Amino acid sequence: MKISNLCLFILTLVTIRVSKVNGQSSPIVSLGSIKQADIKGQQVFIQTENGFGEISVYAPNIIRVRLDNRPFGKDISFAVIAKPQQVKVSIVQTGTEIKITTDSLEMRVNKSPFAVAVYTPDGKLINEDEKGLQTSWAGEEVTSYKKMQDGERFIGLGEKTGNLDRAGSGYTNWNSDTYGYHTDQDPIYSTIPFYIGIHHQLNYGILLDNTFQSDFNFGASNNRFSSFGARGGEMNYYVVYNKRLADIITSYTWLTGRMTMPPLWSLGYQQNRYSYYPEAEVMRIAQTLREKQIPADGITLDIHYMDAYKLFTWNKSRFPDPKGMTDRLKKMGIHTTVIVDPGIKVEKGYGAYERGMKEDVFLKYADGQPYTGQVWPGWVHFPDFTGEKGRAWWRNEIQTFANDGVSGLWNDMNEISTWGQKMPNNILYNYDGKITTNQEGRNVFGMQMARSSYEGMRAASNKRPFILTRSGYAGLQRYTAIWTGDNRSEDDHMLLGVRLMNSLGVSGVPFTGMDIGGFTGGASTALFARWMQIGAFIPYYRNHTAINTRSAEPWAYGEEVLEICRNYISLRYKLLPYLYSTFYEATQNGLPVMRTMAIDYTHDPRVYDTQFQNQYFFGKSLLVAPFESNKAVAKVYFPKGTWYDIYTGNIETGDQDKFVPLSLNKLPVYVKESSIIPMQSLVQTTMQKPTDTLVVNVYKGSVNNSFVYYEDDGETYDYEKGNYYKRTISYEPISKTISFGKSEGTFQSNFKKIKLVFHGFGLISSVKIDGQTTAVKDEFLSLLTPVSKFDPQGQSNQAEGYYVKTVIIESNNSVLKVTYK
Ligand code: NBV
Repeated sequence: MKISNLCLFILTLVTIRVSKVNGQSSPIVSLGSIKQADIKGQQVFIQTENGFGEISVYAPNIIRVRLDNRPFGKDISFAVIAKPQQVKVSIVQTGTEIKITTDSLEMRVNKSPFAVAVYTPDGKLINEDEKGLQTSWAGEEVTSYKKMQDGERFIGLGEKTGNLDRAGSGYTNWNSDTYGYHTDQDPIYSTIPFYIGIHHQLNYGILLDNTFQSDFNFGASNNRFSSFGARGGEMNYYVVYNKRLADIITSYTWLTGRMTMPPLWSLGYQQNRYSYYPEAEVMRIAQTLREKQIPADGITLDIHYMDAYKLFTWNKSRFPDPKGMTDRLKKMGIHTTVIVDPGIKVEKGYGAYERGMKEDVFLKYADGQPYTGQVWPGWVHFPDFTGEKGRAWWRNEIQTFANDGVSGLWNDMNEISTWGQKMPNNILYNYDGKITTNQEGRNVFGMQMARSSYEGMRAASNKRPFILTRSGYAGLQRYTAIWTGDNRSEDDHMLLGVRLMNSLGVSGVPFTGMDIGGFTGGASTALFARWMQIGAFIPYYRNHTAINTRSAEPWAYGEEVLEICRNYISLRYKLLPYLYSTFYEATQNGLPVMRTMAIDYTHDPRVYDTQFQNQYFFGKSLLVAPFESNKAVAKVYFPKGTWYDIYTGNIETGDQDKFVPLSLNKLPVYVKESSIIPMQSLVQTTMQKPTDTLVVNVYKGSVNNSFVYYEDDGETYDYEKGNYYKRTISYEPISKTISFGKSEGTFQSNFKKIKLVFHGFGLISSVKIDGQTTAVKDEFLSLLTPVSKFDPQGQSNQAEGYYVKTVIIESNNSVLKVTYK
C-alpha cells in the first residue's frame, strides 16, 4: 500500500471511530466523505455522505466555503455585497482530493473525510481543518474546527473586550444591551464575525457569515483548535489570504463594503449628554463652547427631546421650534444629531404607531400579533428593519428630522434592547423575504436600522448625513459609524475603548467612537483630562455622560482642564486635512483611521505585549500611546524605525521600549519617520474657512513615503461625480525631493498656498521650487499652549516646541517639485 493511501485508510478508521462512541452512534455529525463533486467554472458542488458543500472562488485570494447537512436554503447575506470576480483558476479533481489553485492561493479539499486546507502558492500552510474534527453539527449548532498553528495569534472580531491578541479566549456574538459592562464582558452590543489569524510570518482572514448566535474559540479551554460556529443555519465562511495584514482588511472590505465620505462636521468635536434640554440649555452649551473658544461642530440630543419618548415627535414645551433651533445652531457652526430608538409606542392616535400598524411593519409572532416589549415609552412595537417594507417605512418616517434641520441620527437601543433583556425567540423577522426567527434575525436588526436611517437621510437631500449606531453586524461601515455604548468613567474603560476601536478597525469599521469621559459614574479630573486628549485622536470625538452624573463639558473640571481640552480640541481641528484625507483612504481601501500597531508591525511580538497593546496609529503617521491617568511614568514601545516626539521634535530610535515621563498636560504622541502630515490654521467650527495656507509637515526619514491629500466640499455627494481635489504628496530622501502630484478632480482647493515645514532636517542651506531658489525661514513651532498646574517640572509658562525650517509655495494644480540641500 502506498504511504498516502495508508494514511487515508488510517484517517478513515479514525473518522469512523469518531462517529461511533463506545459502539453507539455519536451525537456529533460530520459531513463524512465526498460522494460526488462537480466542477462548474469557479465553483465546486459537493455531495457528501451526510451533507452538501459549495466552494466558490470570489477573487484570486478569497474563497467561500458553504456547508450544510441538508440542502442549501436561500442564499441571503446582509454582510457580503461583492459578487464573485472572474478569476483565472485551475480546479483539478483526483480520487483523493480536489485542488483549487489561483495566482494567490491553493485550497486542497480532502475527499475522505471532507476537509479543507489552504496554502500559499509556494506551499506554505495558511489554515487547515483540524483532522478528525473538521466541520460538524451538535444538534442545530454547526462548527468548523481549524488546527491551532504553532504560536498562532488572533485579532479582530469587531467590538470585543479582552486583549488585542485573542489567543486563549472564546467569544459569543449575540447583540446585547450591556449598560456599564465589565472590561471582560462578552458579548456586548455588536457582531462582526471576522477575525485575522497570524502565524509563521503569514496572516489570513476568516468571515463567518451567519447571523445566528455565533461562537469563536481561539484556544479557550483547549489546546487543539481554533473554531467558529453558529447555533443554527449553514456553515458559510470566507477565507481571505494576503501577504500584508493591511491588504486583508482591504480584501475583507471589498467583500463587505466600505464607508462613504463622512460629513466634515462629524469629524469636529461633538458635545453630548443624557440629556440637554430645554432649548435654552442647548443654546447655552453652544454659546459657552463659542465663548470659551472650544472648537465644536455638533450637539446631540438624547431621549428627552421627544414627547413622552415617542419617536418622530418633539416635546413642544422643551423644544417649541425645532427647525428654528437647528437653524440657529447651524449659524453658530453647530449641527444637531438626535437619538432614535426603534421602539414605537403602542398608543391609539399616535401617528407613527397608527401608520406602522396600517402598513404592517412591526415584528410579529407566528400567529400574526405584533411583538410587544417594554422600553422608554412603555409598551412598544418594533419595525422589522430586516425586510424592505419596514426599511421603506422608516426611511419615510425619518424625513421629519431632515425637515427639522437635523443632520445626524443616533441609532440607540437597537440590539434590540427591551426591559428584561430576554426577547422571545419565536418572534418572526422578514430577513429579506426568508422569514426567520429572532435566533437568526436579532444580530442583524441594528445594522439594518442604521441602514434605513442612512438611506432615508440620503434620500432627503444631497447632504451627507451622520449616522451612528450602537448595534451592528459585519458590513455596518457601509451605512454608519459606531460607538461602544455605556462604558464607565474608569481608566480601564478608557483603554478598553481604545482596544475596542482598534479591533473594530481591523474588522472593517473605520468610523468609531466611545463616550469620552465615560458614561456611567463621574470621571476624576485626571481621567477626564486624559480621555479628552485621547478623544482628539479617535475617529468620532464625542463627549457624553449619563443622566444624574456630574457635568462633563470641557469647562466642568476647572480652568486648567479647560485649557487642556482647548489645546487638544484645537490640535484636532488643525489636523483636519490629515484626518479627512485618512477618511478618504478608508473609503478607498477600507483601512481604519485608528490602527492597532498590528496592522503595520504584524509579526513583531512586542506589539501584542499587554503593556504595549493599547498603542495605536491615528492615520498612517501618528503613534498614540494612551496610559492610565494616574501614571507618572510609563513604557512606550517604538517599533523599528525613527520616531519624533510631536511636541519637542526629539528623536526616538525604534525597535526598543523606553520609559517616558507622563504629565496630564500632554498625551504621548510620536510621528513616524518620513511622514507627510497636512494641517491647517485653527478654526472654531468646520463651517469656518481656515486661512488659505495648507501646512504640509514633512519628517525626515530614511524611507520613501507618499500621502494622498484629499479635499472636497465636505458636505454633499458631489464628490461622487468628480467634484473633489486630490493630489499625491511624495517624499524621497535619497534624491532630497518632496513633490506634489498633479491635482485630480474638479473641486477648487480651499488652499492657495502651501507652507512646507521641514522637521528634523537640521541645517537646510537651500530649497528650490521647480528649480527656483526660495527663501527658507526659521520658525518656532509649538503645538500646545502651556498649562502650568499639571506640569511636573514646574516649567510653568514656557511654551514647549522647537525650531523648524519652512518655505511658502504658491500652489497650483500641476506637478510641483521641491528639492532641498
Ligand atoms: O438614551 C439614553 C441612553 C444614551 O444616553 C446612551 O448613550 C445609550 O447607550 N441610552 C443608552 C439608553 C439607556 C441608558 C441607561
